[in-house]
Amino acid sequence: MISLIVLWLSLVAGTLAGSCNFKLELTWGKGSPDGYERDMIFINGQYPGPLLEIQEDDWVEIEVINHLPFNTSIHYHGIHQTNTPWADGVPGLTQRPIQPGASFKYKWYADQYGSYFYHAHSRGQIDDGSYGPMYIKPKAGAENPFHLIDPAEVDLLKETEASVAPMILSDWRHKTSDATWQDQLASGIESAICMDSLLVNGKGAVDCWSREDINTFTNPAIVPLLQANGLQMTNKGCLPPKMFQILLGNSSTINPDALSPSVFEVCTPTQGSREVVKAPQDKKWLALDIISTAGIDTFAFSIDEHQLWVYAVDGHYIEPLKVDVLTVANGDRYSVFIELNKKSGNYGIRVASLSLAQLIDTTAVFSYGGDYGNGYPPYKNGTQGSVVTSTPYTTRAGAPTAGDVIVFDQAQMVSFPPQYPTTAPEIDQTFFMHTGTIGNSYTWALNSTPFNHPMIDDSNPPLLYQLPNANNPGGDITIVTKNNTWVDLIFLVPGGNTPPHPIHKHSNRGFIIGSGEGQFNWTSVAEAAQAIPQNFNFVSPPYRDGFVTPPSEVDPMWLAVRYEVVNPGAFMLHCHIQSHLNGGMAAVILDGVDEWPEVPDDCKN
Ligand SMILES: *[C@@H]1O[C@H](CO)[C@@H](O)[C@H](O)[C@H]1NC(C)=O
Ligand SMILES: *[C@@H]1O[C@H](CO)[C@@H](O)[C@H](O)[C@H]1NC(C)=O
Ligand SMILES: *[C@@H]1O[C@H](CO)[C@@H](O)[C@H](O)[C@H]1NC(C)=O
Ligand SMILES: *[C@@H]1O[C@H](CO)[C@@H](O)[C@H](O)[C@H]1NC(C)=O
Ligand SMILES: *[C@@H]1O[C@H](CO)[C@@H](O)[C@H](O)[C@H]1NC(C)=O
Ligand SMILES: [Cu+2]
Repeated sequence: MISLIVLWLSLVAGTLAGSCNFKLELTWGKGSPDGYERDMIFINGQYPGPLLEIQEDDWVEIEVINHLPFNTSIHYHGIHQTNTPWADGVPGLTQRPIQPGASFKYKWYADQYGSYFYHAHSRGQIDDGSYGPMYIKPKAGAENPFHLIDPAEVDLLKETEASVAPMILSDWRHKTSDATWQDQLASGIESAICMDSLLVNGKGAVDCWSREDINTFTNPAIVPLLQANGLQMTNKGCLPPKMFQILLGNSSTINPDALSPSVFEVCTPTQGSREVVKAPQDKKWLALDIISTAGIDTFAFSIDEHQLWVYAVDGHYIEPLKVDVLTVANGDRYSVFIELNKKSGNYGIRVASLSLAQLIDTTAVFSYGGDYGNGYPPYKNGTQGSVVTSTPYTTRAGAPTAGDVIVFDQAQMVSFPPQYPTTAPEIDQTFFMHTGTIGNSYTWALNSTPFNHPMIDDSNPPLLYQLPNANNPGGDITIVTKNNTWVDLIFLVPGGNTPPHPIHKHSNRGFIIGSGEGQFNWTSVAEAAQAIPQNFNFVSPPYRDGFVTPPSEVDPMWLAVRYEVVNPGAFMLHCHIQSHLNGGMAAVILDGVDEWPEVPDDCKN
């Protein structure tokens, strides 16, 4: 039966739908995106990888060729993989790793439109540059929300959307992901938190802040603790490694001396390169897909003196919201229109980390209506922000510069057309996910037990290739569901100095139906919603493939996500902070075990 469906799908693919083919060749070589040369991953010889332009309703075929000296795989972030769970690109779950010299063909159906990206899903390879943008053009006649911006501009906005350009925001380290992991093992310290630069479309520089700026912008929440211990943020703007000892105990497993001074302390400026976005002179609007491929940081993003009309989030239309600043977490996508209504000139594109653990920012240039020339001065240490004279919406630390600056508020977002979860009060299954560190600062768990990467990533055969009861990781980290059911995931955040976790769900999206402070004292959402209805939204909840858990200062926190099981397969649920994922913050969802798919032979490796 199942292979008949697959056969039928491929017939449909051949006859009705279009198809598009891509080849991605992964290589390991020297590159210097921020002016410092290191070994990194290139895709088709470039970094970031090429834009994949796809048409909704197309079959997409992507051949990935691994010329890297290690195993890899490529995941299509936000793609549902309806009826093709074997093309999700997660080693151990949906395929065997692609070994050096080997290739793998991914084939999936684009039953969605909007902004996505592809990236490596092996170890920390995303931090070595293995990613690139994808854009799926909506099918002809698709309903859009542009009349809510201005009924007179709908055609123009549609035309603008058709030429949307990706803007990839990244954080960047001079050490390879493997060297950083080794540093963490040797020191017992999560050194991944200290980055060297932020990049816009793969360009940037190491810009060492002055001591005055570092002290001015150090987050007030950590100043007392730093002062009490006679410490300050380092010259790289990072939490001093000694802080880990103070926060986590003084055991001999923590050894800051195992880290070279360049990891946390010494900042060496580079000249780097600067991204310049040239807005068309004869156009009224510009569209950008803001995509975060960050390993660690959440960014405050803004363009000086230009408001952003957010019209899609994670590839799905919303009722447009006009904002000055976006908060962009790891894996997020925001599609925005910018009205080109200012006088010609150069404006700052500001990207600032909101992480408590590091002060770091970058400024790219938004330029239009004028003389682009070749006159953009290269970065000079400490002066990159002043390459433009426009007025920023945020400080170097990403905070709004004034009370009337509008920051995108996820609670305000409403899907277009409306999307809402089941109205049935009782849900088929509820899973409680106990998040947190286990034992040290870099071992993380999504639900009590750290995900064992060496074991599961190399599951042979992969989980999807076998019956779901035959060989699953079990215990706390496996969620087992039946098809055509509704599931609640309640993420529990322990109290005290907990960072936000951008949790990413593979396959279909979920609804963020509630959040709150304090213990989650109930056995189900229905029970909680009776006690604290103000904490829930079942009518127009945010509909996303990423769910950021609320950070905790003192009290525990929680976040409730609801999704419908519609696509049987083995999918990952994980924190998209690369070092948390590496540290074990992941779980396996075995969706629809009663309708388990049979993987076609030519889709296996
Ligand atoms: C690479 O993948 C192969 C095939 O799954 C596996 O046997 C091997 O252990 C992997 N190598 C590493 C270093 O993970
Ligand atoms: C570690 O030692 C420092 C003093 O050297 C102390 O202030 C701190 O509280 C200790 N941390 C823990 C968790 O015991
Ligand atoms: C320039 O870089 C040095 C480190 O090489 C740093 O100490 C200094 O504060 C920087 N200057 C400014 C103005 O940021
Ligand atoms: C949950 O129960 C604990 C212990 O009884 C109590 O302290 C806390 O206030 C309760 N939390 C909420 C949100 O009601
Ligand atoms: C799983 O359930 C969804 C929703 O009811 C349905 O559309 C889909 O066809 C089902 N899949 C299988 C393999 O039965
Ligand atoms: Cu996390």
